[in-house]
Amino acid sequence: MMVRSYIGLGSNLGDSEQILREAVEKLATLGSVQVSSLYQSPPMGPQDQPHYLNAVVRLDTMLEPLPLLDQLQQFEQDAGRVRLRRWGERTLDLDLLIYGHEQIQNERLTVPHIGILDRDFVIIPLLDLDAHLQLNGHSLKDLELVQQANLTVIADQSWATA
Ligand code: PH2
Ligand code: MG
Ligand code: MG
Repeated sequence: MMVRSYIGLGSNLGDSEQILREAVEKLATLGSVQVSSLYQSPPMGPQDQPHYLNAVVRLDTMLEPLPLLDQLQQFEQDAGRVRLRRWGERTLDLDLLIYGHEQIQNERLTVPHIGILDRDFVIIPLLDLDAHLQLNGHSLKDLELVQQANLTVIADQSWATA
């Protein structure tokens, strides 16, 4: 069955824009993709690390959640993923944010992703893709965080395909 999923993309090491572009190309091998605008975002967590580039990809895929997670982790490794510390700098981070309407909780996966509602760098790009997206009965566009977002648009939604 085809399921609509949303993947969060982040990078703050290396040539982040190129790394995210290549990630979108790889995600496109798993189904059909739509891409949010590309954002620069100040680091959440340790402040002595570079700003992040962040985006979200909407992926309609036939893959089940765990095989999808396997692919995301493989793509992170392919990008030469380096992760130095918790909430610290990384080459490529691909987070499975939403998978259809499923609630998933196991050793490998919590979906919807635990941090969605308090991360502007996730919510704003999600709204690019679906202005009326709801999560646990909340309309994302009504969250206070949307007004207070501290993100800079680097490029519009054609950044990954141009
Ligand atoms: N990812 C982290 C830690 N902090 N900060 C921003 N702005 N964007 C991220 O994607 C991010 C972060 C670990 O995954
Ligand atoms: Mg993350
Ligand atoms: Mg992650």
